[in-house]
Amino acid sequence: MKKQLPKGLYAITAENFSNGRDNITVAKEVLDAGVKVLQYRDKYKTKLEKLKQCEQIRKLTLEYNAFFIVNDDIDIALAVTSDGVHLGQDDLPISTARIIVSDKMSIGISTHSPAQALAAQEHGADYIGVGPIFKTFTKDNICDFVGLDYLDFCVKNIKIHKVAIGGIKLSNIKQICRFKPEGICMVTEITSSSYIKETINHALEVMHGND
Ligand code: TZP
Ligand code: MG
Repeated sequence: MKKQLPKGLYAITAENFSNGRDNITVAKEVLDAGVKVLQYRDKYKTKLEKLKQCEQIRKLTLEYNAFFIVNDDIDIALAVTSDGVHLGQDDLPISTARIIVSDKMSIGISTHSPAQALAAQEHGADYIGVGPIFKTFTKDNICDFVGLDYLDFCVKNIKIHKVAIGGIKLSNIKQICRFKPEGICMVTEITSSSYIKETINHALEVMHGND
């Protein structure tokens, strides 16, 4: 049976923004701090390097009872039996990915416009990334930030799980919480923090204060 994507804070690895720590070290700290959704994302490693790291993180996420999502690589997702795979607009279409991963694995897709969000829902995505809400320097070749209006549109019109992403920091997370998306993702605010646990605790406090 398909595992349910947990609501709440959603973390993503970013080794080049991790203060010299590798993805495994950061993943451990993130899980230890209580984050229940972790996406493996690495645009610079070889397939083999990514597979090795994903194998380790899959073990960790099972130990911590956390939901594990692999970005881009459906083959690696299948090989490590992750809980989900995350696709971009230029990756395989959701319908094709669904044939490959079956109904057992969740499929998420990044969206940047109402048309993309509606299409993702229609094509059977389990969740959408909604963003970049604010300016971000973490992702190359990203479109202009879409702003809170797009989050507002998604919250009002899209029924599947929504994860707000892009430029979200401790300093602005409260603005996101007001819209009550199912998930909120901070990438570099977490990975580049010298105090990952404290950063996550702070974010969780703000998010829970908004329940
Ligand atoms: N997808 C949309 S924005 C983004 C991704 C992977 C990067 C967000 O990173 P940050 O550091 O939280 O701005
Ligand atoms: Mg991709």
